Amino acid sequence: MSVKKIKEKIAIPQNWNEYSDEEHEIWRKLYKRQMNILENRACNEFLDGVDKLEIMANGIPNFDILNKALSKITGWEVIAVKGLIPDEDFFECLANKVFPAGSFIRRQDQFDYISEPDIFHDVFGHVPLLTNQIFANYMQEYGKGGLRAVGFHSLKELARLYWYSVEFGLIQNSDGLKIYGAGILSSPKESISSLEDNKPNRIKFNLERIMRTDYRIYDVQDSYFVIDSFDELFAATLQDFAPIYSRLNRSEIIDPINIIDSDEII
Ligand code: HBI
Ligand code: FE
Repeated sequence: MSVKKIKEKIAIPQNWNEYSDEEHEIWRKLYKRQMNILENRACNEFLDGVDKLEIMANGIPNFDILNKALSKITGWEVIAVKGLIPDEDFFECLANKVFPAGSFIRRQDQFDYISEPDIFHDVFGHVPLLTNQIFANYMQEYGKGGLRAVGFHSLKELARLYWYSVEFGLIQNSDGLKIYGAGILSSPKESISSLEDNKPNRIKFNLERIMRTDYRIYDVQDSYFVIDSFDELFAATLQDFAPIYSRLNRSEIIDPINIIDSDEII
C-alpha cells in the first residue's frame, strides 16, 4: 500500500490548537520527570534525538513542526491515530517510514501509568530514536518483515521481537548498560528498575530466543534483552525468517520469568 493510502486509511488530524493548557502542563511535567531520570540511563542516541527535535520541552509537540525536523534527518514522519491500530496497518506504516502516534494525552489521574499508548509514550518514547538512521532502518525493515509475517501466520512471534527491542530493549556499549526501549523510556518506575533492580533477567539479544519468549503487558518485565549496537539489531532483520518460523513452530514457548541453558546472562 502506498504512503498516501495508509495515511488516508488511518490518520486523523492532530488538532494541535485544541490541546488545553492542562494537557500541555501534563506533557511538561511528564517530560521534566523523565528527562531527570533518563539523564544517565537513556542511550545517547535517544538523548541526541530529543535534542535534535528540540520542541519536546515546552509542551505537546505539533506534528507539523516535529515532522519538518524529523523528515530532514531520516525521512520519517509521525501521524496522529486514534489509538492502537490493526497489526497489518501498523506494519504498513513502519514499512513506509510513518510512525502512528496516539494524539490524546493521559489524564492527571493516569499520570504514573496508562495501559494504552498515549502521545507521551508514542512521541516521547518512540520518536527521538527515529532520528538515528540505523534504528530507523530497523523500524522500516521490521515493518516490511511484519507484512511478510502475516503470510507465515507468525505475527505473535514477530510482536515479541518488537516488544523485547523497540518497547523494552536495553543496549550495552562503551557507555555502559543503557535504555533504548520506548516502554521503559516513558515509565518512571521501569527506567530505574530495568537497569538497577536485581530481580529481572538481562539476557544477550538472541532473535530466535526472543521470538519464543512470552511477555506480560501490564507489569515491569521479568526479562530484558540486551544488544551491543543498533547495527546488531538491524542485522538481525536481514536474515531469512522463513526457516526461523518453521523452527519456532516446533519450539516451546518460554515463560519470561525463566532463563534457558543457551542464554548468555549479562
Ligand atoms: N498500533 N498505534 C499503534 N501503536 C503500536 O505500537 C502498535 C499498534 N498496533 C499493533 C502493535 N503496536 C503491535 O502489534 C506491535 O507489536 C506490532
Ligand atoms: Fe510503544
